[in-house]
Amino acid sequence: MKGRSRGRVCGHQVSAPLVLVLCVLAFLVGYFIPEFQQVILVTKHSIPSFSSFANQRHELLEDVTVAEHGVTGDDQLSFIPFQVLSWTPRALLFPKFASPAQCEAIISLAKTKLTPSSLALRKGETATETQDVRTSHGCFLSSRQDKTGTLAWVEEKMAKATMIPKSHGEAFNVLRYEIGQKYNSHYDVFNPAEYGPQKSQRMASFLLYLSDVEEGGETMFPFENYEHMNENYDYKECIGLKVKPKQGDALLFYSMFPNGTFDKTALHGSCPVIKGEKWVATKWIRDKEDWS
Ligand SMILES: O=C(O)CCC(=O)C(=O)O
Repeated sequence: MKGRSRGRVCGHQVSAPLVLVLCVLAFLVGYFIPEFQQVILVTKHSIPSFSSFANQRHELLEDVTVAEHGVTGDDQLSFIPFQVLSWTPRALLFPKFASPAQCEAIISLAKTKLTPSSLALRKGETATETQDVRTSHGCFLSSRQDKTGTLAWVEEKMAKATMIPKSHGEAFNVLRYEIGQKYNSHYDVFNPAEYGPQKSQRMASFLLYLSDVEEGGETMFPFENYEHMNENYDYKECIGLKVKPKQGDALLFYSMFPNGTFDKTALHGSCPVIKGEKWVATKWIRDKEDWS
């Protein structure tokens, strides 16, 4: 054809501008292929998206190949960032463990089921005597009750993060604290001297914060680093290590040492909410599978 140069692509005659466009496209695709490969790898292993860790994840994946796994393992590469908040007690924070949408789904499931939170009583204690210790509302939810699958997803990820099988976990205790509501400092383990013989113990506690709190509502560890451990400590006092609730963050702490004895620094509680509302889902992890 006069005045127009033409070439051949895959046996078809094509004009010069089209060849140019195809070349530019080919260059762009070639240039971005490493990026595409990363995206494919990430989605293939269904790693939840942690936007703030995107660059780090990108670097980490560069040289990673999936290793051979055993019959009970899998080929998923999980990225669960964590920060050690304390060694006494052993406490970890998992930022952005769950998404805002997942947190909201758990709140809406719990909202209609709330009743005043109760306490396990020591020998000789009455509910009236202890009514000011824990003033939140809450409910117990098992993953079977959640048709959205969110609680099952949290349990699955939690089991991976702790390497403690799901069968050791109690049902989720979803709590709502309104202004002024709190939980005085307490232990999650049940000292048999105070509570009578126990079949198993709450060896660790996992808290998923379902909401931000404008002010107050921190989870506190007054004896962190063996501080304030004296008879003058008032169990209402909100001191020591304070963890600020942030929607989607998860806190894990151990109430027992690896040798099975109680860690006295694991005393903890919830500071009163000063502004806003606090929602949290607690899962107590037992030291025995058959815990009930
Ligand atoms: O709400 C919190 O931050 C602490 C909850 C707690 O201590 C518990 O459920 O045992």
